[in-house]
Amino acid sequence: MLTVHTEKHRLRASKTELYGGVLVPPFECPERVEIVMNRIQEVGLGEVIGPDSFGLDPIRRIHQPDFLDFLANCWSEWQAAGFKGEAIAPNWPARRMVQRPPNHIDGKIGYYALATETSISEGTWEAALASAEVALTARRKISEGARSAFALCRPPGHHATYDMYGGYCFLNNVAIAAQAWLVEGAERIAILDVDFHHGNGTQDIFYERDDVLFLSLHGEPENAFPYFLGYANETGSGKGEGYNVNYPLPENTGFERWSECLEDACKRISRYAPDALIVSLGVDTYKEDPISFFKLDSDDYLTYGERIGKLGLPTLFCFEGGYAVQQVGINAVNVLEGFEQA
Ligand code: SS9
Ligand code: ZN
Repeated sequence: MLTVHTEKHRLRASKTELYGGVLVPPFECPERVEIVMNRIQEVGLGEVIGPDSFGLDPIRRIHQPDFLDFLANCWSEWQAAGFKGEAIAPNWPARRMVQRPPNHIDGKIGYYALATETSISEGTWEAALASAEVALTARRKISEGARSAFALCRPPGHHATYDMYGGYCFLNNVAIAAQAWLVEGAERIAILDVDFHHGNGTQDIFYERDDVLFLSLHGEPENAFPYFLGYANETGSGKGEGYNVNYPLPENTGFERWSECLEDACKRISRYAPDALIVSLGVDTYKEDPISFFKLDSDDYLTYGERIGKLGLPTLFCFEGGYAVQQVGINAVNVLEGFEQA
């Protein structure tokens, strides 16, 4: 399988994450991609290429222009305000307040944040753009005839919505790739999100549409980030009714229960008969993930990769989460190898 990768992911190297009231080194760190790359070389997965440039047009088809301006300028505005640390949102337009971005960056950052753990630092915007271009490049390779491709995206994307960042995500890579497919003439795209966390951003972006079927297996919102979306009764609205499918699962969910949900998701994908499948490939479902609570083992990734391969669809894998850093390479590449064995 072809991999798309760029060293530009290293530009996303924030030093702080707000975790349990303490500023800690971020779980979402550059080493994650290095370890996946090492595993790709070790197993000889296939060719590795760099991303092409696409400009902002494909990104503007998903994200609001003022949000993109905010991301591009946040770090310089934060510094100009004289703040010493990385950019963290301290306040929000909460319930019954005015939903309008203020001028001062200290307020503006809260308007565009959906969570406060994620610090914005120098290079964040450049890395986020490169990550979206990695996804767009891998998608184009499939359009040109490849059966599948792996976009080694970093930073991840599935929590970012059209006007908000958070959960380590800034631009929604899978949404940008799905829209590019539709613009090119595809009629239906399915997005399967197997990251431990609910893909709230992707759900929100396509909630009222029937040309993108979104399915997500994740930790139940009662107990897991992003907490405020991802319930089973969120099934889409208007034209999109029936095209959003959530599988919230409790603490200690193991592969048996998880794979029953995957099976249901796969059947729904087959019935939808999409032109292509995009997989939000997070491996934070692993039993030793430090911020998650499912109990998948490394071999399970091979098994479910094979199930996804049996769908027989052109498939774009986009890397999302996975924070048991030493195991992210084995687990992510196991999915890709399982897929190829199908
Ligand atoms: C852990 C809070 C984690 C953010 C998680 C983002 C995962 C992205 N107590 N908050 S895949
Ligand atoms: Zn995650």
